[in-house]
Formats: sequence, structure tokens, C-alpha cells
Amino acid sequence: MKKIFIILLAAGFMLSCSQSEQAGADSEPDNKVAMEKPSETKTISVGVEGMTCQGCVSSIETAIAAVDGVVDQKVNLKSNSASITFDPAQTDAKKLAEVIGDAGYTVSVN
Ligand SMILES: [Cu+2]
Repeated sequence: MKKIFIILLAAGFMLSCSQSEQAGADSEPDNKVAMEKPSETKTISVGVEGMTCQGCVSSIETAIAAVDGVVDQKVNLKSNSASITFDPAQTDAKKLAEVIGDAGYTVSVN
């Protein structure tokens, strides 16, 4: 347990070093706020009917990826399902189901 604490201390020290180096290096605009990952994400699993090939998977993936707040997704052709991780502050299951529906597939909530 002591060992872990020391490693954490060392890591924290290195982190603060690199941060101060960066701050002194230049004055580029700070885009960190926009790049920040949501603090809380939600993962849903839905059934998707109508997929027949990998092309269908790609169309659904593209449609889902275009939705603001989507962090991760897995569309599975074999199990006719999709697992989507998103920021609940930016989107919700209803919106995602709509997007999949608009792409031409039928969503059934598991
Ligand atoms: Cu297809």
C-alpha cells in the first residue's frame, strides 16, 4: 500500500512538472474545455433489425457517430444489436433510436 502511494506521489509530481513546462512554452489558444470528455456517460444496448451486411453496420455507425455526445459505439451484425456510450447531458436513447430509424433500420429496446 505504501508503494502505491509513493508511485502516485511521483506521478503527480511529474504531471505538475510537465504542466508548468507547457504553460511557459507558448500562448496557444486553449481548446481543453471543448476536448474534455464528459464526466458521466451512459451505455445503452438496443436491438437493430434490418441489417444484412457490413455496409449496413457502417451506415449505422456513421449515423450514430454524427450525433453530438456519442463517446463510443459497437454495432453487431450477428447479434442484430448496437451498444452505444454517450454523454446523457448531450443526447439520449430516444434521439439515438431516431437516428438509427432515419438510417433505415428498426430499433427495439432490449
Ligand atoms: Cu447492408
